[in-house]
Amino acid sequence: MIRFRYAADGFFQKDFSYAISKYFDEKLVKLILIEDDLFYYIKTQSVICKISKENLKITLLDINNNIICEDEAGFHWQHYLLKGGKINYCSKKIQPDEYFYGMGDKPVEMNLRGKYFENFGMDTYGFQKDSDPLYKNIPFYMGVHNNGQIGYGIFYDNSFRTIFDFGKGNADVLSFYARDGEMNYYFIYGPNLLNVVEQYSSLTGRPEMPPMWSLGYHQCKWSYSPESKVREITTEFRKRKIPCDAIYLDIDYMEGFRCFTWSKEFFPDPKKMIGELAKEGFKTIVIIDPGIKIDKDYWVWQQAIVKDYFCKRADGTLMEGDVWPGKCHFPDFTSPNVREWWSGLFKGLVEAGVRGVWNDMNEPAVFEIGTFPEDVRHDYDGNPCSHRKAHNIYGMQMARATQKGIKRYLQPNRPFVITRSGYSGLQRYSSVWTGDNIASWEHLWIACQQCLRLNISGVSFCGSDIGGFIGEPDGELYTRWVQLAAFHPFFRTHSAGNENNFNQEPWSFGTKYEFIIKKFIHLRYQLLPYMYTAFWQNSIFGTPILRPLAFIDQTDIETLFRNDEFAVGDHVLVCPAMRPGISERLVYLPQGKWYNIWNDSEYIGSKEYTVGCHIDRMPVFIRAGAVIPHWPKQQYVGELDILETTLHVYFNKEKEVISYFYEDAGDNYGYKMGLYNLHKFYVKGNSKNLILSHVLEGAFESNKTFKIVIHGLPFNCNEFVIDGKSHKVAQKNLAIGTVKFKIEKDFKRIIIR
Ligand code: NBV
Repeated sequence: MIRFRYAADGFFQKDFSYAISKYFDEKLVKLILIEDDLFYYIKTQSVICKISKENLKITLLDINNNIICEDEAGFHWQHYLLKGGKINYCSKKIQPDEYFYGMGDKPVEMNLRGKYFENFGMDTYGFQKDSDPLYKNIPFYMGVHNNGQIGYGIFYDNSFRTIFDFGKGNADVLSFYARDGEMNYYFIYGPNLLNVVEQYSSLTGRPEMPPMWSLGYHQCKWSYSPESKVREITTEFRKRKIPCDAIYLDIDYMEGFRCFTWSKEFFPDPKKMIGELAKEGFKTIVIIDPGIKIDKDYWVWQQAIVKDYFCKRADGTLMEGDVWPGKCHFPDFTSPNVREWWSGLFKGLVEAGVRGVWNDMNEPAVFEIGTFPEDVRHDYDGNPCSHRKAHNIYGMQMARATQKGIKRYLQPNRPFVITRSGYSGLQRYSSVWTGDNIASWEHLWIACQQCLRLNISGVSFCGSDIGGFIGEPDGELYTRWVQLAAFHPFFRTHSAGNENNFNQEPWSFGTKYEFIIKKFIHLRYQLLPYMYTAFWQNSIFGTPILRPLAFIDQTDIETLFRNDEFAVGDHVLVCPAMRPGISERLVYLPQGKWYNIWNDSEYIGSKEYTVGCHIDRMPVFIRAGAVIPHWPKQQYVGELDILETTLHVYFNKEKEVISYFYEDAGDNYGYKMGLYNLHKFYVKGNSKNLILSHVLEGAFESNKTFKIVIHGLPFNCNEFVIDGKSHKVAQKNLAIGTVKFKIEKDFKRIIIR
């Protein structure tokens, strides 16, 4: 990773960034510096940076002298007389057959080549394909070329409005620029794209482990109110035995939309309600917006006005804007004191039993004018500036302060925050959703792209409003959306639902669909230990949970422009059905052997197949050699004391495949002190036997036994040998099917023959 900073006139600005994680370890690498008449050369172990003495143009090469990334005009700038700063540009040559990825929540195809984007998050109600900008601001992209041999990333850490042109203006040139701040970017060499994302997240931070319940299914609506409506919904879930972990209260739970208050009429005793919901296994999550109602009898407004915590205009008057509560003032979340104060406001909510907070409208959104005027002032952690600089980081700082608060009061439990806006690094504080989408087939596809793109842009914990926020899906669309979202890290139905009192719950579309939806929510709960392991990989290594095909095998050119298949974790490949009325679809499988999860049929990858996707099936494949941990179905996380984890082992012949299964208490910080188990499984077979080896790290007392289920055995199993001890199999012909045995969790090696 190499950082490039440019000062147009010899003066660097103070080096401060909200994106960079405090844990980022700036290990100095060994550098060799060489110069000749024309160039300086900086050599690391893997990259050569060649700098032209004449014009500072940069060429980055790998150690075999292949071009990774090369300046076109490189850095150049212009005075921005009107605003007083400088417009900073950087332009790069686009390499032959280069593909681009990343950039957060852009609602477009995976490959960004030929497109143009701005980062300046706005409240984009009912956005469309290609709408830009949306809610999030992630100035990070990756490029891959040279038949996948070269892959790298560029993170342009500038919080002003940034613009990225991936060859739209000039087909051979990529440029990025901002109307102020510094040209300050990080070049990250892969060459492996997945590794670029991991490095980017080492720079901008990785999330802590979320509470396991937050991986369950969530139900939301604008709004479930009054209390009786909330209970009606939660009761229905339990009655119908459809798993659900979280129920949401949208803005109507408050007294006149005043944050941190409860409507006395609709929620007279929140603590009692939340406590009773908790007994049924529901976590309650409430929305909190940034706008604080101007009301001299309202304690939150009073505190902030006395302490001078609201944003002001350039002339010193308070920034005033209309949002849900009417006229509001807005806390300056870029001030550490304000964040500290804000975090304290959550005491009451947490004491009432709230387990998660949903931050909305934090672009920030203001009725009529869209967002704050440019002249609004911000503290920017002691680097006072205008809203031009702070706009893109405002939402993230709100989420940060929110997380800080609920984390403090929820100890020893883990906090859960969801935010609509954010900047690079937001993943340290919060999960996200993709905002106000529409109940349409196109939006189902957009949701798939956005969640993938967010994942490769450092934000794994994301999801879309299942079924669409605006409008009414039919049963087929809703069902297809649940199927996709069952494999998204954040799994929540949400809808505006107010017109015609439209219902968007799993049972709203008739029994046929309810049955299928339930099956997929069940599948999610069965796969929880697998999903949780993918969260752990994200938390420790920054590996994205969702991975577009290009991030699975970038050397296979076919993968570089696929949009409609993706991997979840290391071994599960999902091919969502995203068009109405289809019962089959084309699926491209990356190299290797894959098993169809529904019937164990085998497929050889690097090839396209037509695969059945009748409404009750979405094509899902498991990599040969994988070990996929399953749990029994539960109505909510923690309903059952799970004593046994089923390991689904998928036979493979070629090279040994490694799988992880991570477990901890699911909702405290013990794992940081070693109270976790990391199981590593290695699978390799031949025509006569299959060997499953197991290495266990960690000190978590889990008391769990394993049940082993082998898939795709090409021979009759007569015997299995566990750590040297033979067990005969009574039934014959177990070629494909269940070889069931319970074993202690610390077994080392099983041979099946
Ligand atoms: O709080 C109401 C909604 C919320 O349900 C939605 O998820 C947000 O994206 N909120 C926007 C404000 C109103 C939008 C019209």
